[in-house]
Amino acid sequence: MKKALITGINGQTGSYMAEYLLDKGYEVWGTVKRNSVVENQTARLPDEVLNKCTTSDGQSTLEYADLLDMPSLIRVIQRSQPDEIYHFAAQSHVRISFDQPSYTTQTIVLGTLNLLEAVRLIKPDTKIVHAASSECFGNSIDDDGFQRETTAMLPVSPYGCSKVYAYNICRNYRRAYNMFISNSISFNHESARRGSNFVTAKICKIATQIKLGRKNEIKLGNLSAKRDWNHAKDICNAMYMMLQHDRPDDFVVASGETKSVEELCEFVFNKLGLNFKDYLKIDKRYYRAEELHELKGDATKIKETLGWEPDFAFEDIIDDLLDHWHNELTGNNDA
Ligand code: G4F
Repeated sequence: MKKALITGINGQTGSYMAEYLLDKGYEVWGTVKRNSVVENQTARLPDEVLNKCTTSDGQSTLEYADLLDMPSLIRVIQRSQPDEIYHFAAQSHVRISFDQPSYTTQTIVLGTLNLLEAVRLIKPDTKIVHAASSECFGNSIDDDGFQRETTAMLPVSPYGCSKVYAYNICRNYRRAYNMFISNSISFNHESARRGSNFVTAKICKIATQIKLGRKNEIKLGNLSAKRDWNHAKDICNAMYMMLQHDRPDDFVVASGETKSVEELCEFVFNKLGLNFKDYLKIDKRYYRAEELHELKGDATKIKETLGWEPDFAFEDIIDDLLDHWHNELTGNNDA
């Protein structure tokens, strides 16, 4: 039985990764960050997943650990002896990275370095895939309008700057110590489990509340920003494929389509039979100190090298989010 360790197993993508790997027969380990509300620590992990997070002799495979707490990382790697590590844990909100630049930098920069160093010292044959980000590119864009593996990285946020370091230290450890470390340069990825302070989930949640008569306005920031939206489950599949490849590498994972926040908003409200302009208020609070204007990824490399193809189109992603928020807000959790 293969063993996988997921840093940030209770995050949006980490939780889907756990399900994906359990379905493949893996023993799945995860790092859990301590929260004063204990239920919140595993809130994204359904009971059937939680019940399967055990060793063959029934010991829990969820471990308290923090990327900035080296002893905890050492302990979890020693206990789990992972064949593969899926590294998601981070402060992942771009606008909040301007409010908490030092914390964001520590978790992503030092956190990733700590993880790599612990693996190098304890179990250097572990294969690692790091959730790098399209935010690394900033406003750098190739002449044909796409970002790809060769596009210059010119980040425009503390989060993006930190992810560029993490991306590069992964490449450095790969070459310097001959370790199997790949970077998934993931473009935006969304789902029913997306936190509602990210724009897709925020719009789907509030549009549903408006439809149900519980709210009468939505406050948003930069409507003209364009993003390449994907489903988190398609990112999991891509990251799994990267670790089954015969060598480590870096891959853009993207749909190749871009839509503005305004187009997203219009699409969601139209689906609910509403006109977003009747409810919209622009609030400068949601702007970033420096904006990233447009992301559109070219996933040719991963498609041609690993045969990856997304299962979810933009419309499917929005359906997943709207179904979730409708059920959540109406208490229809059996649906
Ligand atoms: O949903 P967002 O907060 O995602 P953002 O900043 O693109 O970052 C996400 O994708 C990255 C990959 O490209 C990840 F690395 C990162 O961890 C995260 O998952 O914002 C999307 C766009 C932005 O341009 C933002 O300015 O929506 C715009 N926006 C407009 N109004 C808003 C709002 N974003 C948020 N969160 N809230 C608003 O009210």
